[in-house]
Amino acid sequence: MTQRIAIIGAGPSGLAQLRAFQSAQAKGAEIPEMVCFEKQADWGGLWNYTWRTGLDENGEPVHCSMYRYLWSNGPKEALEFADYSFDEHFGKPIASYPPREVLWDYIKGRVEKADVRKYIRFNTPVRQVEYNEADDNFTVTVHNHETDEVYSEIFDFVVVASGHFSTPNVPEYPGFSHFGGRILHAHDFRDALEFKDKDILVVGSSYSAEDIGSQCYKYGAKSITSCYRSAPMGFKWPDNWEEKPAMTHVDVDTVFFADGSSKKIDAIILCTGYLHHFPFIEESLRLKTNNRMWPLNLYKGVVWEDNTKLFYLGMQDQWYTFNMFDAQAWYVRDIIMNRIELPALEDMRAHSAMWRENELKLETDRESYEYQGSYILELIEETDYPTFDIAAVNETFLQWKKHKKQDIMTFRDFSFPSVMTGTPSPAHHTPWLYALDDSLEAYLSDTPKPEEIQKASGE
Ligand code: FAD
Ligand code: NA7
Repeated sequence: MTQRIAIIGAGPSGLAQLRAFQSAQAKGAEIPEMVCFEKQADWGGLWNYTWRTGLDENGEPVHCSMYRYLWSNGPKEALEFADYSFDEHFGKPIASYPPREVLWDYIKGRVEKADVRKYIRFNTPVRQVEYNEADDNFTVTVHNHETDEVYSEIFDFVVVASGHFSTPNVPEYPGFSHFGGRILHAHDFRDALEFKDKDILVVGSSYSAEDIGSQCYKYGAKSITSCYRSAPMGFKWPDNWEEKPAMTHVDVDTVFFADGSSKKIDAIILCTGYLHHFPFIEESLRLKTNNRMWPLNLYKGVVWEDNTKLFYLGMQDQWYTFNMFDAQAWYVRDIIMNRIELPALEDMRAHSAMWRENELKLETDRESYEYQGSYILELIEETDYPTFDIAAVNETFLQWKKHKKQDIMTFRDFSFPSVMTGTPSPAHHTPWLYALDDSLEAYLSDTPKPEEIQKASGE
C-alpha cells in the first residue's frame, strides 16, 4: 500500500518538503502520496502578503505578519536555496536585500519548476490531528472552505509546517484600556504611512521592533521611541528616535518608563514576539516551546521523539531560514523513505539534550548563527541536499551584523557574493532609505524612479 503523508502549511517549510520528495522522484525514486493542506488561498506562507488583519475571508485568523515595504532583514545570500539559485531564477544578478515581493517570487519559482502545486489543497485549514494507536496512523480533519465541508482522512505520516510567527504574544500594561491612541501588535502592522507625522512607541528590542521602527522612520513618523524589557538594541539611531527602558504604565496620551521619564505617544506598536500555537494537534503530539534555538522533544530539531511518524519543520528561532528548512525537509524525507534509520528513543533524547546544553552556553550572536550552521551541516551530511559553504554564510552574517552596527539605516545598501554560485551582487539602484516603491518591477529595473533620485540627493 502506498504510504500517505499530510503536510500542514505551504509556506517555505511545507514547500521545502514537497520539493524534497519531488527531487527524489525526479531521480527515479518512488515517493509516497503527499497531501499538503494550506489554510490560505495561495502559497508562500508569511511571504504571501495580505492587507487583511484579524480574520480572513473565511473567518480564520490571518496568518500574514509581514507588512508593506518589508525588505529582507538579512542578506539573501544567507537564505539562498542550494538547489535553485537567485541567478537561475532572475537570470541576472540582483542586490542583496530584496523586498518581500521579490523573495516571494523566488520562493514560488522553485516550486513552480518542480510542479508541486498539484499536491496542495488551498483554503483548507487543518482542524485536528489525532494519532490512532491501533492502526499506527493519523486521522487528519480539515475544513474545505471552498465547499464548506469538514472531512477526515487517514495518513501514515504528518509534517507540521505551519510556522510560528503568526499568533502574537500580546502583553498588557497598566493603563492600556484607557489609552486614547491605537495599540496594535506587530502582526497587525501593515502600512507605515499610517504613522506618518505621529509619535510612535515600539515595544521590544528584537527584529520586529528594529524594522517596524525603521519603516516608520523611513515613511515619515514624527518621532520613534523604543523601549526594551531585557536589553537595548543599541544602534545609532536617527535624531528623532530614542531608546528607553521598560514601559511601566500609560495614561490617555502618555507613556511612562522605568527611568521615571515619560513621553506623549500617538500609537503603541507591540513588537513583543509570537507564540508557538498548534490548537489543531492533540495534546500528546503538541510542541510546546518558546522562540529559541533548540526546542526540546524534537530529535535533530524535526522528529517528534515520542511518535517518530510526526515531524515539525522550521520551529527554531531563525538565523538561517530557507536553506535550513530545506535541510530539515530532506532529512525528514529520508526518514520517511527509510533511507535514514532513527536511533533508540533514549539515544534521540540524549542527542537533543546535548544540543540543548550547547544552546544554553551560547552567549553571542556569532556563536548562535554558528551553532545553527553546524546543525544544518549535520543534517545535510546525511542526505543528498547539495552541500554548501556554511562557513561562508556565517561570514556573511558577521559582515551583516557589522553593517547594522555601523548604521542601521544603511546596512541594506551593502552587497554580498552568492555562496552558491559565487556571483557578486550589484548595489541596488537606490539606497534603501530612499527606495519608497518596493514592487518587484521597481526593484528589478536598472534605474531608480525620478522622485527617488530627488529624495536621495536631498532636493
Ligand atoms: P510560514 O511562512 O509561517 O508558513 C506557514 C504556512 O502554514 C502558512 O502558509 C499558513 O497559512 C499555513 N498554516 C498555518 N496553520 C495552518 C493550518 N491549521 N492548516 C493549514 N495551513 C496552515 N525570514 C527571512 O529569511 N528573511 C526575512 O527577511 C524575514 N522576515 C520576516 C519578517 C517577519 C515580520 C516575520 C514574522 C518573519 C520573517 N522571516 C524572515 C522568517 C520567516 O519565519 C521565514 O522566512 C518563513 O516564512 C518561515 O516559513 P514556514 O513555512 O516555516 O512558516
Ligand atoms: P522575537 O525575536 O521573538 O522578539 C520578541 C521581543 O519582544 C524581544 O525583544 C522580547 O524581549 C520582547 N518582549 C516579549 N514579551 C515582552 C513583554 N511582555 N514586554 C516587553 N517586551 C517583550 O520576535 P520578533 O517579532 O522581533 O521577531 C520574530 C521574527 O520576525 C524574526 O525571526 C524576524 O525575522 C522577523 P526580551 O529580549 O525577551 O526581554
